[in-house]
Amino acid sequence: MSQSSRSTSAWQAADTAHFIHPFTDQAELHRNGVQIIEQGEGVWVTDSEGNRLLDGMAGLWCVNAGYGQPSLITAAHEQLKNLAYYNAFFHTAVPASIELAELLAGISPPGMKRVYYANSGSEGNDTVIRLVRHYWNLKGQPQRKVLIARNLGYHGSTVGGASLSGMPWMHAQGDLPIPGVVHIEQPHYALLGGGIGRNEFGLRAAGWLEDKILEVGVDKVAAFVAEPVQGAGGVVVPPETYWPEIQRICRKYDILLVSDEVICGFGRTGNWWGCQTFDYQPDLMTFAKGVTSGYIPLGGVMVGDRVADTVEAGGEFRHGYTYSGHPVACAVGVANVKLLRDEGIVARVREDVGPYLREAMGSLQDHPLVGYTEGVGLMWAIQLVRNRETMELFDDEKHVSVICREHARNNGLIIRAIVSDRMIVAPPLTITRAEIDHLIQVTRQSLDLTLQTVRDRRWM
Ligand code: PXG
Repeated sequence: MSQSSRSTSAWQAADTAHFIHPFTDQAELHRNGVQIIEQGEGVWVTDSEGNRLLDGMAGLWCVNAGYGQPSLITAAHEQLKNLAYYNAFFHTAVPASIELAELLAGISPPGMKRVYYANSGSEGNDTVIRLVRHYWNLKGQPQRKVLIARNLGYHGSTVGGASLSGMPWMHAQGDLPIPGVVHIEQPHYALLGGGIGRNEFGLRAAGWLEDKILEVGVDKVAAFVAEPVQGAGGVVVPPETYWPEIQRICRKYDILLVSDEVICGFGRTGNWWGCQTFDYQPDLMTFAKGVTSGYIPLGGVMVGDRVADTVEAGGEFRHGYTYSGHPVACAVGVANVKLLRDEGIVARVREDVGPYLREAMGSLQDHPLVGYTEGVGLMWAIQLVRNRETMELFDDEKHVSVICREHARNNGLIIRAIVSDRMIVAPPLTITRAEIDHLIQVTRQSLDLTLQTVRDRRWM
């Protein structure tokens, strides 16, 4: 049922007149008209035309608990009534921000018991840059300033976040990265494996970090920043051997290891954190998105003892946001973590719906357009290819994955199209097996329709 107080076309006209959208070609948007999403329940959203869509992207990788969870809504409502805002700057705090800090410590790896709050993943990663550099200053090694990140990593859109991100098309718009941020190649086996075994490739890809450390100078490197599994870069799952080797290299050269858990955190890979799934111990973890299931903005950094002890002993850390530890955001965070924990939602991803989706994704591998599928937990990529024997891709400007995405949307399913024709699926963690069946059925139908289009146009 549409709830709109205006018609779709009236919303579209106002949107065109006044709203500059994030990461959007405005001219293209205005030609097509914006789609108005009005309502959400479970894994489903409804648009202003009354179309019901299965949200296979959990909003933007964030609505882990699904839409309409009463406990999260009540928590926000109660906190707003009781105390809508108070700051944490002048030796004050609110109960919700303390309770969430305690809960986050409880679900984090050993030695990570303190949190620094921000409002988003980007702000979390800007905080990481400042924390890391401040840490090395306090350690008497102020020359250690360089952060190493990865090509096609995504770490946000602020000056710091976009600098850490390895997306050249972002760097081009604003003279980024800032000085002291460099990148290495991603552990993308299908693209860079070059015929060697997967595990051997994992070691080789980790070795690129060591090469870069030696190139920059061991005494100049401050930290390595990476997502457990690259999300926006296309759900690139590293070989098993990759992360333990990265850990070994960071320890060897005494470099801080930062795990950007903005997508992987809060159950997406089947554990609370991606670093638990891939078995490494970071010094810092950036989080956002799933901490509140996207109901309200919140992000931050889990700070391991090594950094926290030094920074706490170092006097005032001159950094903070008006909304660091915002009461309403933290109250929703508390309700969300309790829900994910008490309803066993994280364990369900690991033991039930994660393996079920893996199996279902495997069933798509016979499709003529599908090169392979790759993923973990409830984050998956379907690689579209022109030739399954050679894994040859379509020309980028043909936008074959966008065609597939549009077919899916027209048939009631939201999935993403990402660089190099990868279709992305990352639904709410509350999705049922029956809903996964539906998701896969519509995905296959969309692949069939895309195949027809591709053949009609003689692209294959
Ligand atoms: N780190 C990671 C790993 C992310 O995925 C951020 C940091 C930044 O978070 P904020 O809250 O500042 O957006 C993200 C965000 C996409 C897409 O195209 C992904 C994100 C944001 C926007 C688009 O998949 N991830």
